[in-house]
Amino acid sequence: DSHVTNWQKLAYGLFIHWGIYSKLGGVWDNQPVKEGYSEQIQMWQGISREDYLRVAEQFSAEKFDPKAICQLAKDAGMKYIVFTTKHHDGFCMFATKTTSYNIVEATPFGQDALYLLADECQKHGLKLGLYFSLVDWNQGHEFDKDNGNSIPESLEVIIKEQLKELLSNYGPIAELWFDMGAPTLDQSNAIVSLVHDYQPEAMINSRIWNNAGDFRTLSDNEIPTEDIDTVWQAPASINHATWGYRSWQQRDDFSIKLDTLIHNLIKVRAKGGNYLLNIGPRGDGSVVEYEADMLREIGAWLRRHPGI
Ligand code: JFZ
Repeated sequence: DSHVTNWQKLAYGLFIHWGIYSKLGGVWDNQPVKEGYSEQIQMWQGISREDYLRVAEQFSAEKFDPKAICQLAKDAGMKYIVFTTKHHDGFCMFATKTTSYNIVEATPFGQDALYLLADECQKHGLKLGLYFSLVDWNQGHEFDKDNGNSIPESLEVIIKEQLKELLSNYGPIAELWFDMGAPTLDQSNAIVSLVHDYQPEAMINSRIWNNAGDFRTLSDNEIPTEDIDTVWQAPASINHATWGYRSWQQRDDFSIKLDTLIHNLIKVRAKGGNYLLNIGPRGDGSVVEYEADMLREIGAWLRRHPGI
């Protein structure tokens, strides 16, 4: 299938974890939260919906610059961007009619971040993918640390409505990056056919479960040593203990990390995989300099080694 080959040719892309949690930056009650990923801080700290909404009220994202982010992705040699439209917190980073718990209605920023990013991606010739959590703490899903939650029918209805919006309002979508949750076989199949009805060429990752996806997502930061007999992608983070922004993050030595990431990219490409490397911008939308510099250095290396 040519759309599968086209997706494989995307080769290397930018994963972005950005949401209300970014504003907290891994800190609650003036304390660094050491357990769990910082994008999951609401669960790890048992933060109420009300308190979380108060954080949303401070989300003015005054430094969010989708044009600069797209330029950064291009400088890094990347061909696509995957954005967290809705993480486990259930907060929608796009305009939705399904809930007021969204960036347009519940933050002072008041704009559709996904739309702004999608628009810039098109201008820059970058493809767009959507991260979408099947766990939704805003829709009564319990704060289960293993995220083994089955999907109640009420949530299934909302997921489908949100997917229709996401697949109708933002142009062509190269991939759907589902995450967590425990759909039944029927639910996996229903979601896959909905996605393909709206966008036949959108590639769906294996975290839709039940072998219903179009490509396999490896474990986070897994670099395979054996050949993989299917279409696949390796998601990776620059900081190993979090995807979302963490203000107190200890950064590894820059050149050692750069060396590791370039090696991993080569290993993934050599085995035919797609490498998806994450950044976690701050709550104000700015990209952490260490991460931006890392991406630019990878891009500079790639330009010195054409053909990778
Ligand atoms: C999930 C999320 O829970 C996390 O917050 C982040 O968005 C990450 C990209 O995806 O975490 C996972 C999911 C699966 C594995 C590891 C972390 N896995 O299969 O190894």
